[in-house]
Amino acid sequence: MLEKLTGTFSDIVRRIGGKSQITEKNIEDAVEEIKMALLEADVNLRVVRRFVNATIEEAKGEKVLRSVDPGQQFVKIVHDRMVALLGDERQDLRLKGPDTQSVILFLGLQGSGKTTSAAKLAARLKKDGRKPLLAACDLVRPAAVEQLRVLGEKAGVPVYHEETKDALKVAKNALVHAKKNGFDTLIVDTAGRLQVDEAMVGEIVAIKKALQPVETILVADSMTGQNAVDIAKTFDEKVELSGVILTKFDSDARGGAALSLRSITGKPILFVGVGEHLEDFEPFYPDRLAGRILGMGDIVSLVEKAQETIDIEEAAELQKKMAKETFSLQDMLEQLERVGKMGSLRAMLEMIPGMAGQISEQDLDISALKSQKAIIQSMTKKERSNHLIIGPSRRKRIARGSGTSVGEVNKLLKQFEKTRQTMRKMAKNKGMAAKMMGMGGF
Ligand SMILES: Nc1nc2c(ncn2[C@@H]2O[C@H](COP(=O)(O)OP(=O)(O)OP(=O)(O)O)[C@@H](O)[C@H]2O)c(=O)[nH]1
Ligand SMILES: [Mg+2]
Repeated sequence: MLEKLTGTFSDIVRRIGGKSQITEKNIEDAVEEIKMALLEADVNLRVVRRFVNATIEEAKGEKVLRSVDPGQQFVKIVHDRMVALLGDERQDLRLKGPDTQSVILFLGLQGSGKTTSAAKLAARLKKDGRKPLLAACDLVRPAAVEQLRVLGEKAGVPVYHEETKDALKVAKNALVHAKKNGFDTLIVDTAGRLQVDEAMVGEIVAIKKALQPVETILVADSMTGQNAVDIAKTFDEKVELSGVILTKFDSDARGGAALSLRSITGKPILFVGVGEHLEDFEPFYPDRLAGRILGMGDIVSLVEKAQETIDIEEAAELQKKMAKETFSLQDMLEQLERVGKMGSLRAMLEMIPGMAGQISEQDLDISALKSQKAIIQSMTKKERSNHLIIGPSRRKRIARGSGTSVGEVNKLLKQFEKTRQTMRKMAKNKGMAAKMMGMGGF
């Protein structure tokens, strides 16, 4: 998602960030480039104008041009504007305490990802120690109840359902059931329609009135384009939303429309969906995404994600290795093995400072993962810890052992070298990254 935007921004940050002297013309040119990139990424025109005007106004002052490090000052302004565009502070779910039921109502157009996101959120809340119950209130699409039942089972969260066509009745009964059985959070999945229509709105309004949810969440597909903004506005007028979940953030659509949602509707983005699996779900942090877009990476999310799937000690170990440049083929093998568990590879890599916008499709050939693993597995311990000893005859043996070709072995070793180089660069750029992340005290 947002690769192109990230590419342009990282480029500007690299170019301007290091300059010890900049002119008004530099700023104008950079802002013009930013404007084009935002428009190209499909960010709403009004949002772009606001962003550009605010940035120019702030950046052209004496304070920036005459400061000791004007390049970095400028980058900080762009960063802060981006954070503001995305919604400033992270907004958490407003759940009530454990002894009162909190209801979360999901709504959105057909296929936007409501059912999947409901199950993802349920899994997440369960992990956090809550006791969620899912309510199957999509009684329009024939297979909807069954879909939620299957997902609920995967998440280890029970699903309340009934044989009826009356969604309001199921919603009310689900709440009674939740109260009786000590479920503290009720997540209600509802039916989607191709467009916002009276029947759908009527049903949602009735459910909302009966259940008094703490959150009324619009699930929006980030690939929808500018239309998404209008949809959100209409839903908000009719049902009053409290927040948004953006799905399919892993797609390579331009995605700017989704980023405009917050500015236009004023509703916070609560989570983003980054894949089809239950764990492909992340809390939305405006500052971290801004950092990612500006190519400054998002080590915090990366480490958190790693901690969810790897244990904490392993994650700390990996960080140390990255810093000390002792990352070996054995480490790479372990990484490859975890990739499946961690969800979208691209999403993960883009969190690494300096990697954003630099990853090509070729680097991400997921189907190649298996043969890459086989290649490393065919190496001896010694070879895994020191790749420099792997000469032509060893390469031949490894290719044979792994059922691949010498070409593929060469490619893997090259890729490994590239990864190490990026890590080395990262370690060098750490000063700048740390400064950007700790902003504020500038
Ligand atoms: N790649 C990706 N796919 C997603 C994501 N969220 C949902 N999907 C997929 O999108 C499709 C539709 O998701 P659903 O959860 O069924 O959407 P829905 O809004 O409940 O659809 P209806 O109930 O028919 O209105 C499914 O194939 C999901 O696997 C996401 O974040 N990333
Ligand atoms: Mg559904």
